[in-house]
Order: sequence, then C-alpha cells, then structure tokens
Amino acid sequence: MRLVVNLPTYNEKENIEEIIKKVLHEQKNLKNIDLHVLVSDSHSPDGTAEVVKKISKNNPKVHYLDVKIRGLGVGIVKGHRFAIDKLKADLLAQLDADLSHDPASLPQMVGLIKKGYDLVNGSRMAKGGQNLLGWHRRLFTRGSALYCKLTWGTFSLTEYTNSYRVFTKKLFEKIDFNKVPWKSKTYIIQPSFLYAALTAGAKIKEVPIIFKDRKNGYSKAQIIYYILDVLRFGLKVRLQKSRTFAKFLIVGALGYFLNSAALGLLNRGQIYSLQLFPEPLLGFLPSIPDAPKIIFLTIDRLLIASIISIELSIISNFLFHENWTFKDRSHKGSPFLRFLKFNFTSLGSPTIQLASILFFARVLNKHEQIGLAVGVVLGLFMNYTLNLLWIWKKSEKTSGNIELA
Ligand SMILES: Nc1nc2c(ncn2[C@@H]2O[C@H](COP(=O)(O)OP(=O)(O)O)[C@@H](O)[C@H]2O)c(=O)[nH]1
Ligand SMILES: [Mg+2]
Repeated sequence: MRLVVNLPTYNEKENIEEIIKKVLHEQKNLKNIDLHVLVSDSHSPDGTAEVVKKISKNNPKVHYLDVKIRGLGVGIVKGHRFAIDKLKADLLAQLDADLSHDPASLPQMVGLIKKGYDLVNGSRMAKGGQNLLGWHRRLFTRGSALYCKLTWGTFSLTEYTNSYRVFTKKLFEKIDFNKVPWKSKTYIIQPSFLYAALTAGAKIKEVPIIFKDRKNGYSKAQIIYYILDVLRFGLKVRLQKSRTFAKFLIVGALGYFLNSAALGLLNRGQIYSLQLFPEPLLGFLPSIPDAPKIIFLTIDRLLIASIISIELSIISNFLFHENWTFKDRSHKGSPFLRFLKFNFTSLGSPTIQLASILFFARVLNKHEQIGLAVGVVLGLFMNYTLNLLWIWKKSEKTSGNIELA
C-alpha cells in the first residue's frame, strides 16, 4: 500500500530538507506501507525547487511537482491529484512543510485509516492537542472552530483550520472539487475540504496534535482575508442547510392552500368566498341534521370533505418532499412504505396541537390561541425532524460520521 505525503510549499527552502527527512524517518513505524513524499510547490522564488530536486535525484521516494500557481489549495489539490495519477497512491497525507506538524503522528493516523476511517483529522483542540502559536492565532483557530460548529452543525468535530490530515484515495475521488474553493488565495481549502469530505459521507476520526510555530522562513497566512473566507463559507453552508427547511415550509403552505381549496369545493362549491360551482361537489352527501351518527362523529358532507382534502394535501406534500424538498436524501426502500410513514407522521401535528391547546387552556389558564400557535410550531418541527430521521434519511452522499480520539 502506497502512502504519499503531500508537502505544499511556498518559500520553504530552509525547512524542506529537514521535514522530508523527518517524514521518511517514519517509514520504520509504517509496516507494509510504501512511503513517498511529494513536494507540491507554487514555483517558490527562493530556491525550494533546487533543494528538493537535489534530494529526489538520489532518492526515488521523494518527488517534486511545480503547481505553478500560488495558493495552498492549489498545492493540496494538484498535489493529491498527481499523487494518485502519477505516483499511484492508495493513501494520501498532507502536512505543513515548515516543521509545525510533527510527522511522528503519521503512523497513528494511518493506523486509524486501516481500521476503516476515511479521514483522520489532526486537531489542536482535541484532548491532548496543543496550539503553540501566539494568542491572536489561537483566538482565530478557536473562533473559527466555534463558528464552523455553529454554521455547519458539526459539534463533535473540534478542528477546522488545520492542514494535518490523512485520508483515502477513495474519499478524494468522491469529492466534487467544483464545490470546493481550492483556487482561493487564502487557506479556505482547510475547512472547505473537510466539509466536502463530510458531505461525501466520510467517516472521520480526530487525533490530537501539537502545532509548533515555525523557526525558519515566514508565515504566508493572510489572516484577515482568511477570516472573511471562513465567515462566507459558513454562511453558505448554513443557507444551503436552511434551504431544505425553507422548501419544507413552502410545501407545507402549498399543502394548506390545496387542503382549503379542496375542502371549499367539496363542501360548498367555492374556494374561500369565491363561488365556482352552484352546488358543493359532494352535494349528494347529506349535511347535518340528516346525516347518520357513529358515537360522536357525524358522518356528514363536512366530515367526508375534510378527510378527502386533508388526504389530498398529504399526497401533495409527500410528492413534493419526495421529488423536491428531500430529493438529495435517501430514497431507499419502497416509496409506498415512505408514503404510509408520511401519513402516520402527518397525524402527529394535529395531536401535538390538540395537546398544546389543552395544556395552555386548562393547565396554564392561557388563551387557547396561544396553545394553538405553540402547537403549530412544535408540530412543524416534530414533523420536519421525523421526516429527516425516519422517512428521508441521510443518504450515503450526504451523511458524515465524526469520532473524536
Ligand atoms: N503550494 C503552496 N503552498 C503554500 C502556499 N502558501 C503557503 N503554503 C504552505 O502551506 C503551509 C502552511 O503555510 P504557513 O505560511 O506556514 O501558514 P501558517 O502555518 O498558517 O502560518 C506551509 O507548508 C507553506 O509553505 C502557496 O501559495 N502554495
Ligand atoms: Mg506554518
């Protein structure tokens, strides 16, 4: 099994030889792994290329790739692509070339990949991890992590803005790079690649790492622009997630209008006060008082019309959810079974509304309209949650699984 460790570089002349040596030193701890190092360099003007080319001449395990264009994302994405296509990598790793990341963590990370994880994320914030940068960089790292957690909804993932990772070729191939801003001049590749891995269904494990500040050379991080990119990316993720809920609300509103129009036409021949037919469409059914009664239910035109129009709206909601709202989620199993489940969950809302009306009116002595309003909102969220957890579950494509070390 071949592991290619990608070291993205821009002006790392003073560090590159030592980091290559340190990575190759780990070969002894990586049994059954054929370890290679790839330096993906953005055409550094400082002579990084010369240093690497000199080493690679004498060592077939060391490779140099000039990605030509500036950008950490370019180095990362083009480097891994080259590792797969030209170096025949099965496993991919990446770490900073300035000795901030200790390659000694590689064996543990590779071990976890062998256990079945798709991506192992080095984290400064997992228990045992450390960030030895200055306070403003630590603040940035922590702030970004909190922001990403909140906007992405990934509370068990502790680190987002770090490059130390190991993952499978299979995962890399699954990622749609058209959706990853990898050509950006900032380091947004770090969180956005992680997000892409999550949406590709990656099983992720975090391991604690210690991040040391570089001794030689200078940092190319442009923190202000990076912050702006992290903010923008999180917002985009949030909006995408909210889009599903917005669709759910639109479908619900449409269902309500269909329901009320059908009820009006069947029971009165009108939509709201607009008379469309001279007679109710169900005019042949008896209305009170000549309707038969079963216990407390009067089997009259209103009851039948309500049942038909409610079911019509359930059918309409189901069709829209199936083909629009939850289109990207799992459609495994029989659509009919999903339809039955949907009918069942649709009963939940009125039940919750009734309970809420009674609770507000009888227990809290409040107006029943408050109870109804609360019940509508609660019912809506319950329905939405059940739809997500029970009917249109996370698909292979959209699910992610994160574990901490
Ligand atoms: N290929 C490539 N690598 C880059 C570029 N900018 C930074 N890097 C590398 O990314 C890693 C982290 O960059 P660094 O400047 O140390 O950022 P910091 O650790 O966040 O301060 C180092 O190995 C850099 O050489 C770039 O434009 N192209
Ligand atoms: Mg650095």
